[in-house]
Amino acid sequence: MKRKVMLSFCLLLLIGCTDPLSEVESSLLSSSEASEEIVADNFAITPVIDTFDFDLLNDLEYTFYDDAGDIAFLSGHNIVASDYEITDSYIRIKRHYLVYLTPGEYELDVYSTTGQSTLSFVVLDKNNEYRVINHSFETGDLFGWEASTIFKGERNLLAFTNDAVVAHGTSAESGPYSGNGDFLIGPPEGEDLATYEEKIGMLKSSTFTLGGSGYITFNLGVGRVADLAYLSIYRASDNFEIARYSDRYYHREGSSSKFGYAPYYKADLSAYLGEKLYAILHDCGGHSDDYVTFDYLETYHDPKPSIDIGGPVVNEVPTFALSYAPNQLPNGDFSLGLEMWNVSPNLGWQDTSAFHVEAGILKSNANGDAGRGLIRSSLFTIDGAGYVSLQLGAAKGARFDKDTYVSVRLYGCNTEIIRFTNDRSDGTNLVTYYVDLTKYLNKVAYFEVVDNATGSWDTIFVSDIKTYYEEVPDFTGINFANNLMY
Ligand SMILES: [Ca+2]
Ligand SMILES: [Ca+2]
Ligand SMILES: [Ca+2]
Repeated sequence: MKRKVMLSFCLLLLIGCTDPLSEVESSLLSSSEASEEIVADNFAITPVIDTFDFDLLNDLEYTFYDDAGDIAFLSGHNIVASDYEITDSYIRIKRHYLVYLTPGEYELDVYSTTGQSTLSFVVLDKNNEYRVINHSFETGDLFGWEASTIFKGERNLLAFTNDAVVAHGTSAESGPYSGNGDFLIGPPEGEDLATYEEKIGMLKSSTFTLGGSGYITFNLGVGRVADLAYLSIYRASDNFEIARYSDRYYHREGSSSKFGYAPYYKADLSAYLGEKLYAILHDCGGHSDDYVTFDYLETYHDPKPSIDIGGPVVNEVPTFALSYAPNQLPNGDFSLGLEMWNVSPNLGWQDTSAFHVEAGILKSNANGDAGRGLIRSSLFTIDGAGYVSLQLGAAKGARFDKDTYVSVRLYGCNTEIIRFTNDRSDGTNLVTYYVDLTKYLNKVAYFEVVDNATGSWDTIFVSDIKTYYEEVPDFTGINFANNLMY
């Protein structure tokens, strides 16, 4: 009987959802394969845990007796060897396989040296497909999330590791880093806070379908500079960044978020109901309070949530006044001052007056080396030979390659495709850098110039940006811009 059920399930998958069930079953029963003799279970499999809960993210476990002989493998529902573990006393089916199953009842075939048996289990319906895996980090690690480095592939500079999943209230110098449940993202216990603040990285969630009310909620704390610490939501079909949120609560007078508290925010994404989305948490800053506390990304609410502790969110996705993207960046030589350029108005940069133009050179030192800020160009299309060039000066402070840099990002997804810095500085002259963007021909992009440091020489000069070369320009390795993003 169990074989029959399995067969009809497989056939259903093959035929697709347009055929009515009754037709499938009757055709199945009359088929020669279905009339084949049904093999009875040769040995017993006893469930210990046979219910999978998307909130608990538990493994399943089964025991068996001597009559099972040596169990060789499981089969069915696309299970592969790495999805389960067989010892001489138990079978364990791992959560990384179970999280992707649609809620319902399942059976797997079990093959051993003494014959065949089946095991069954249930995947509970917790709106699994509408939610991200391990949304509250209650496994105590980054299970279901994907961390990546930003800076020169240096894993020891990666902010998001299993060590950064911390218990509430234990890791803060002046916490608690409250979130929801027992664990959240925050500075690892025992690690010097300044060391952790210097780390950067990205943390990507699993993909979910936006359902229910179309509202999402999350706890997000610290993240002093909005442009360097934020949660982004992307549309999976084209990786378009649809929303970007920072912890605005941090900037309130006497805010507890300065000590790690992660306020609860809600955001209305109902315009994207039914679409597949994913989230990425970003930490791009390396100084005081340039880190995040983060927890409880709940993407399914029905009805819409009423709680909103951190105050209203603001969508801080970069916007551009003109969608026009010529192949030569307008005002790339700064002959029109800051025309066509946009200083970020987002919170955490002290003010927006750090950038000015002096003799055709963009400089971040209108307020001296202490000034910090981010300025964004208008759009350009990567065209011709696929090279761009510019001149860089200053930008040689103590941690210049993390603090004062130029990025090129793609419009829409806002992916940083290259980050480079003035690593060839001779201390006096502007240095020309040629940037290879040939992999991104015909894409629309923009520049970001960042100054996130306040010490001596922590200021960046940029001039003479050319974004169109008909032929590959003539230059030597000395002037080739090295990408810090890999
Ligand atoms: Ca949690
Ligand atoms: Ca950081
Ligand atoms: Ca500065």
